[in-house]
Amino acid sequence: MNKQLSVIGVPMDLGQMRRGVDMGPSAIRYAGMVERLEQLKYNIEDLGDIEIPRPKQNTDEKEDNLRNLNEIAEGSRRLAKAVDEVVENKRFPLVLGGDHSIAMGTLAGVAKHYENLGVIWYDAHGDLNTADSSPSGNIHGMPLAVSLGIGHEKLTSIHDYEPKIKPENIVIIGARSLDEGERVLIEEKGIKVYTMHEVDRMGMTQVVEETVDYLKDRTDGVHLSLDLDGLDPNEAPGVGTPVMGGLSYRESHLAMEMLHQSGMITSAEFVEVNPILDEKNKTASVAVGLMGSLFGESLK
Ligand code: B3U
Ligand code: MN
Ligand code: MN
Repeated sequence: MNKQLSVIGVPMDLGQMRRGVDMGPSAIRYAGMVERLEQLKYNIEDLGDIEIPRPKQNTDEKEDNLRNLNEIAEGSRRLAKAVDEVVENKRFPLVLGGDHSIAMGTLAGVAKHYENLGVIWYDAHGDLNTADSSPSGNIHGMPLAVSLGIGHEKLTSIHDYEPKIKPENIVIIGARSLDEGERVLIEEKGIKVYTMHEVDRMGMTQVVEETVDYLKDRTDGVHLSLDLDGLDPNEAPGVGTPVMGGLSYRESHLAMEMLHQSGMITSAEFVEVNPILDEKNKTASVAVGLMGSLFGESLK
């Protein structure tokens, strides 16, 4: 794994309705991220936070069922630029959210550097909605669709190219809340999904083994987009849209350890940590623990 890490915080809360997720990057830093990774002998530069524009008026106002469209597009462009530079400098981008809408910017910055970027989407949700299919108008439920080039032009065109990724290079793990339009898209595009059903039947070991096998020949880099709501809300309570019956802390550590061993991860983001909804920074600490495993912590 690339030992040169660049951390970028994204205090974004405009992709959904719960306030507080903009404090996710500070909560993760406060939970000891840098110290934890320095112990693993990484060289870490913290680039600080991207500035996110504030909405001009009433946040309830939705443009075409896309709440805060312009501010999110602008924030994503700034993030894409910063991430692009990190990859250009041969460093590993580690992005801290912020709600999951930030993945549009992260992927825009990363995918430019790869012919076939793989994406592991660790999440209770598919984040494959469009303005038409979204039940909420919340853009954090759309970034995977947008990155496929499906959605509003102001979002799909971020960083001046599209699409960012291909459907056959995506693996979703932990899904248990998919809207009708998302299921149709998954079917239509042949996106590989391990729902909780498959995780329960096969076990996380087989899920990650298959994921690694599936991605290793077809991709030249793999981005991990980890939404903390992929975990069970008992173990990661500080998230805006908790869904019961999630991945355990132990399964998630195992997944991170196996991904480390695969050596295939070339960028990562940890999103949806909301310290206001959290219990004593538990969810941020879980995020830092999972980073530890992803970056190579082990007991032997
Ligand atoms: N699918 C729903 C709910 C949701 C998506 N992502 C999160 N929640 N975190 C939607 O609003 O698109
Ligand atoms: Mn998500
Ligand atoms: Mn989610």
